[in-house]
Amino acid sequence: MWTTSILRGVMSGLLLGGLARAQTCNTPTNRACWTSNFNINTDYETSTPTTGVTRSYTFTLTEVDNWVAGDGSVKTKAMLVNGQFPGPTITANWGDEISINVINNLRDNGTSIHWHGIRQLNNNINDGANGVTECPIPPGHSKTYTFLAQQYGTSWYHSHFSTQYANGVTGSIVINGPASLNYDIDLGAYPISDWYHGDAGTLELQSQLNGGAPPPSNNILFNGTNINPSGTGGQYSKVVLTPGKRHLLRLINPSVENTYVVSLVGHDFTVIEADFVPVDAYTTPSVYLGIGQRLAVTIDASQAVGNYWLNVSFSNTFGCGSSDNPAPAAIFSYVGANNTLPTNPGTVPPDSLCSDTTNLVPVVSRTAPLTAFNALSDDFFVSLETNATTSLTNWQVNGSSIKVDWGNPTLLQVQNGDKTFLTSENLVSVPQANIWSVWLIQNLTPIPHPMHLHGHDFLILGKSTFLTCPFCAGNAPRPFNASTDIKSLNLNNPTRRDVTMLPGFGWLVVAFHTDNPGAWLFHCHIAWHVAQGLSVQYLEQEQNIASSMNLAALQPNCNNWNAYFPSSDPFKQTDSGLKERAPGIAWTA
Ligand SMILES: *[C@@H]1O[C@H](CO)[C@@H](O)[C@H](O)[C@H]1NC(C)=O
Ligand SMILES: *[C@@H]1O[C@H](CO)[C@@H](O)[C@H](O)[C@H]1NC(C)=O
Ligand SMILES: *[C@@H]1O[C@H](CO)[C@@H](O)[C@H](O)[C@H]1NC(C)=O
Ligand SMILES: *[C@@H]1O[C@H](CO)[C@@H](O)[C@H](O)[C@H]1NC(C)=O
Ligand SMILES: *[C@@H]1O[C@H](CO)[C@@H](O)[C@H](O)[C@H]1NC(C)=O
Ligand SMILES: *[C@@H]1O[C@H](CO)[C@@H](O)[C@H](O)[C@H]1NC(C)=O
Ligand SMILES: *[C@@H]1O[C@H](CO)[C@@H](O)[C@H](O)[C@H]1NC(C)=O
Ligand SMILES: [Cu+2]
Repeated sequence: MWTTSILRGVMSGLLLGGLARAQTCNTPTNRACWTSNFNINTDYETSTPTTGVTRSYTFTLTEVDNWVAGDGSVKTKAMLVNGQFPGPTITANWGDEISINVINNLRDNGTSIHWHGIRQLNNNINDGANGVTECPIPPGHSKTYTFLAQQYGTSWYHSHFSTQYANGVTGSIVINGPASLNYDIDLGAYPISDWYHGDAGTLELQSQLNGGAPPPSNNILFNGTNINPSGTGGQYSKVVLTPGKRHLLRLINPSVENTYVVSLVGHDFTVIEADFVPVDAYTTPSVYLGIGQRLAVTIDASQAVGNYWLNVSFSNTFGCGSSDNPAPAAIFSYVGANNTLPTNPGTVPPDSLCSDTTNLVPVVSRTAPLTAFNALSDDFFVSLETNATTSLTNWQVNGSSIKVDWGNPTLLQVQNGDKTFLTSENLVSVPQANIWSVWLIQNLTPIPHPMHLHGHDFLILGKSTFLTCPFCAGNAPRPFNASTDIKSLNLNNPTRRDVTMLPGFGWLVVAFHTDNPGAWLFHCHIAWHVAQGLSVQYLEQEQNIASSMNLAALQPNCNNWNAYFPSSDPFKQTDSGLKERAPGIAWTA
């Protein structure tokens, strides 16, 4: 009897799993299941479905003067993917191959597209970080990126060529997979981006000449649209909710400088994924989104039929971003509601202080031992310097602003056996395979930074508190105390994601597993800051890079780039190269 019922269970599981996935798995009442062999508890770093499906896209980049955005405002110079902002959403299923042919039809700029958060296992050459993993694609040329959807969830892509993405080269990525909570309707990607009327390179130079102070954004666009804060033009983004249903909304912050607290009047959010990492359902009235971060949330349409504001609020903390639009909003509208503006203003959530949530519990657990960690040497310091001669301000890591060489990226150096890495490459060697590499980042400035690692998720082992008043008198750097603070670190399945906030005048400890050979950037995701040097690159398992990918594939595009670039004055590289400064100003570290 007992044996028979187990057997029957196994048999029906096999039959249904094999014959009728759509009916038994990933239904509104069974989102944890994906296929008979893959579900929410599968560790996608070790096990991924093989679908045999390739999702192909063609992205054509163009440069448009005086482009009219979704809020009716005019941007002096836009750079767009397929003529639209946001660019097309890449959609795939867990386990698919993704192939994108990028055609650079910009006038003078090179480009490289980074697929944010994508693991790129043994595939560092498709990471799209120019000067690190490839030469930029010159104008008039193209390149095809291919990678496996090894993870699932929500992400975005953007140019990594100087500050180019601030001119519009971004879009969303959705990889369908299981979920830690049932839902009825997937509303899809919902990017909330800051928007600037000026050209990115010009704005960045202004900030550099202004002690690093960034310009406020001119507006915040929800999925590419909003009303204009000047009171003319544009329209609110409108998202439709079906009464009685649970909706999945994939929030993304693909901004240049702004960070947000997002809330929906009369509704809670339940977070089920952070940066491609499924987490135990966590219900909260509002969520914080640092730059580069994503949170998939569910929303129950359980209130009276009507229209509700989705609000973004800013922190009063200097350095978390500011905008000419003080109260950006979108409308969430129930089916059957009148075509009128929401009436309930709701309550503004508490000031985030620029602090992201670190109590999200990953479904698939990881533990990082501290065995390989020496807090006195596995660390670096972030600082801000203004050059007395040029008056230009730059960010430094251990006293050095990164500057990459577009024509001789790190991977090409590896292929050529060139071991003379310049100080300005900010290269940190991590040769040992399959250890937990633990890093302490100490912030000597009061400005918080969204720190992003390529090619891995990191475990957030700990951080200092966020200052309530970073610029108040008496504040000073709060160094990590290697004997006391180390005891406060959480090693047992802490929040794991690919962007987290570094507190002002404080510290952050993260750990990543060294299982992916390559050159991986670890940088601040404020576009101005990475352009001004705030990055290192981990050279992971250098000895295994050449054998784990085809480095020869770098050459054709590098030949194209090097044939184009030296001959094309005045378009000199004027910044870190990872994100641009206006021409004619020399780089200084
Ligand atoms: C990139 O394009 C912008 C806008 O056209 C231009 O100002 C800048 O000089 C270009 N930079 C490079 C390095 O090509
Ligand atoms: C975002 O805009 C795109 C293009 O208009 C649309 O297809 C998509 O449904 C929108 N997403 C949401 C969540 O409203
Ligand atoms: C729609 O508007 C009408 C007229 O103002 C009002 O009577 C009705 O209650 C409204 N319905 C909803 C669902 O808001
Ligand atoms: C939400 O946005 C609307 C429209 O801008 C505004 O009237 C309202 O005060 C905002 N509410 C919150 C909580 O920010
Ligand atoms: C950065 O400088 C600190 C202090 O001198 C040192 O302990 C640390 O090892 C340096 N970091 C790197 C990655 O070299
Ligand atoms: C400041 O910039 C000048 C001109 O580029 C450069 O020669 C000098 O080394 C810089 N000073 C410092 C302290 O980096
Ligand atoms: C670390 O904290 C301990 C205990 O509070 C204190 O005795 C020690 O001086 C601190 N070390 C440093 C370097 O500040
Ligand atoms: Cu920063």
